[in-house]
Amino acid sequence: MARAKIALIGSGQIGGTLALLAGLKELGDIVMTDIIEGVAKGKALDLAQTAAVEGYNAKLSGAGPENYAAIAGADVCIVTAGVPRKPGMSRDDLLGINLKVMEQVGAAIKQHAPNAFVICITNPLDAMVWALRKFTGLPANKVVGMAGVLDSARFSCFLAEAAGVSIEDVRALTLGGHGDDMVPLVRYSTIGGVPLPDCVKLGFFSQEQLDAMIKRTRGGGGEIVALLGTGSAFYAPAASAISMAESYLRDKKRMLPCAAHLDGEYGIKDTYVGVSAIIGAGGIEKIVELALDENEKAMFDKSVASVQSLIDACKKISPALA
Ligand code: A3D
Repeated sequence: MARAKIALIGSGQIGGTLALLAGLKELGDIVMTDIIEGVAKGKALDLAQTAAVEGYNAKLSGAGPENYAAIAGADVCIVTAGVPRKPGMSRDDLLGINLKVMEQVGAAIKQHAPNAFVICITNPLDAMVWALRKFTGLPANKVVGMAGVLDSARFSCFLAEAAGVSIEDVRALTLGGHGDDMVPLVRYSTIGGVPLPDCVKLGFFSQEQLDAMIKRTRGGGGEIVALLGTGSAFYAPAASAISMAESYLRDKKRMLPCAAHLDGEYGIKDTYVGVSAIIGAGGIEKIVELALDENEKAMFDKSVASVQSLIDACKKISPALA
């Protein structure tokens, strides 16, 4: 059977890490593209040489945006093209510039890789994946956004540290939009199978500490932006997207929180927002609608409203989306 082809559209900080992880996991051959051709070609060459040391079998090549044809026939496209935020910026400040990038990238995917499973990472995530899907014209089950795996990973990291428990045994779940009003779900997050409210009762950490970890998760991206001084997080975002690509390519049917297209789930239509979904060879094979209590539903609805206002802004900027 031929090797899978993975197209990375955007070869910056996340794109380079995606290529390294995809190579190490031998997910397939990798084509890197970027508006700065030398960046894609240079990183691809560097990573092709890394294969000699690490011993992974993957062909790596790079191309510029005038040669988007290089993504032809890709099984998976991972989109990071655009700009990241700088300290003091919100993800929403990126909307105007990144929407134009989504239009260009969407047209390229539509023309060259219409059968791909597309994972969008570009911010503001939920609105960008919604627009990208429109620009590609692909079925909704083949276009997904990465955010929930990352937000949940951040929450897991803080929980493991506070509880003094191996991160292997922490399973956190964060739904909603990828903004400061995302929804970490304590009832659906567990340590060694124990839901977080019971972990508080067991004395793993106090309610105040748990509340502080929820707040830190919501601001998790901004914390790293402020520390880095330039650019935003890239290792964990790349690892998160690779877990989604792997579930698709290996038909693992992992149930992961992702920005998926809602068509009536949670009473919401034609919006992308973070929900639990099963990813297998069929793309987004199922959206799992969780029973949210009143408080969780109110937080989720607030987050959805934020996403919706960004989608409305996209429609105003780009008449093709209206
Ligand atoms: P960066 O290192 O700047 O890489 C982006 C790359 O995109 C650059 O190399 C650009 O040259 C390239 N690019 C710009 N326009 C085009 C185009 N039209 N075609 C091809 N390439 C293009 O940024 P990064 O890798 O750190 O982040 C990429 C995106 O991911 C940003 O929008 C971030 O805000 C976003 N991000 C999202 C998350 C989520 O959890 C959703 C987390 C972290 C970053």
